[in-house]
Amino acid sequence: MAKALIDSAFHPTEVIALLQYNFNRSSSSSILTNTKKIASWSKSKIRCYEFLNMTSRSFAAVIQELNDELRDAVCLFYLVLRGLDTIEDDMTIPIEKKVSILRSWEEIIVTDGWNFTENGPNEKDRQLLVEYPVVIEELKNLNKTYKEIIFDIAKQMGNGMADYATNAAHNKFGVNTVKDYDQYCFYVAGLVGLGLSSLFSASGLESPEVGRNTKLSISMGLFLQKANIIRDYLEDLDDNRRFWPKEIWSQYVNDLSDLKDPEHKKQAINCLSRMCLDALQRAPDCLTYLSNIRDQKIFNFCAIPQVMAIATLAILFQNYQVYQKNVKIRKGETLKLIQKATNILNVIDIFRHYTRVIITKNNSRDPNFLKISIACGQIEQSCQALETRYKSLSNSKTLNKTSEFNLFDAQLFILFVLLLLVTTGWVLNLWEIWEEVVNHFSRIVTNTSSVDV
Ligand code: D61
Ligand code: MG
Repeated sequence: MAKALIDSAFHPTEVIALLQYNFNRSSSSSILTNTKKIASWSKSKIRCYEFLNMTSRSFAAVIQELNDELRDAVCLFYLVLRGLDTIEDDMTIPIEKKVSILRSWEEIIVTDGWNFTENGPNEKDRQLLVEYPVVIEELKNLNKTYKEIIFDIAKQMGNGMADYATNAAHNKFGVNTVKDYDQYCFYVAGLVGLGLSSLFSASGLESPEVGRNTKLSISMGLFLQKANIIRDYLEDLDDNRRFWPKEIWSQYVNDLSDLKDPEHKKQAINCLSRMCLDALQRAPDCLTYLSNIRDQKIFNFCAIPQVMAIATLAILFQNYQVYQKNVKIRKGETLKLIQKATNILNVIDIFRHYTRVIITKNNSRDPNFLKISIACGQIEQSCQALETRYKSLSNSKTLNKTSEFNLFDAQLFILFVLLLLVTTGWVLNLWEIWEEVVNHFSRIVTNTSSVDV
């Protein structure tokens, strides 16, 4: 907490968000603290939610805020795919074994008692696979439609991951073309977007249109995954994972690892711009997708990861530190974004804000300067169009604003300065009055003493 407060020292609204968060801490983000609710739950269901909280920093809280029925489906969907990813990510599993598991994931998740104890000791989510029977057990309780959606996505993702794991060139040099990069991201994240949209529509909480518009759902996943891949350059390289496509980095350096070499600093920054440009092109689709969401809880669930992704891209852009350490957004900034991302107008505001941060950082000597300007212009255009549409649609309805009293950092700062002026003025004034009083009495004293004489 102290570190987060210091980090946000120059951002008063973040300080407020941090203090509010700590004040309300007792109302934990985990559903497991709601003892009344979980009183009737089976041991395996409780264990599933424990695993959700253990394996996801970013999605656990938002998933648990969903409506009961959808929440269980999305939680299990997450655990099914996290299990699969724990097989994919582990470089200690022999390739034949890995591929056979990935390709049969659809059968595995309906095999009572199946578990896996052969993950390397450092695999962060290995315990999930050790106790995987709890997930398999709970899947049985979902309704048929949800199950079919989850199984279908699991099958496609498992096969997609297996294709990449067996691709010799991919293993040696990493992702090759931009098309391969898009396809890999489709398998690991675009498919999640497709599955989630189908679940939303199947629940009846969203229109069938949300599930039908596949391009928008895929972009939702790609935008998140690409922001992560850019941010995790160093970490992935250390683990010998290469997701930045060769088609891009080869325009700047001879090997992906050269980017972190200070000797190639200028090239590294330019390459980073090119990667950010590629991710930014998905942003307009994400805004359109979010503008189609009707249910408040689904909206928060979808919007929070997206605003974090645009904030991440803004902090990564033109930032050489990407090649030296793990660059992250401040905790206070995260909390502020979570509080604000509750309706489309606020989300548009957030996207506009970070797009402007990117425009300000854009460098005219960068080879991608023009393309980045255009991409940012397109985001601003989407913001404008969606805002106009939304406002004219709901001009009679009352808008669901988080808080009418929403001060920005700049306004708060001015208020703070004014307050400071008033207090100093007051103190100085007091001082003058005090001096007057002292003078007055000393005069009286001098007068009386002179009379005495
Ligand atoms: C709306 C709301 C959330 C969305 C969405 C739309 C569209 C897509 C996504 C979430 C998925 C975005 C994934 C971005 C984070 N990347 C990873 O976790 C990588 O693994 C990908 C394969 C497993 C996907 C698991 C997943 C993630 C989020 C979900 C979900 C399933 C199900 C429901 C809700 C959210 C990354 O993992 C690193 C790690 O081990 O943590 C990797 O290996 O590349
Ligand atoms: Mg993975």
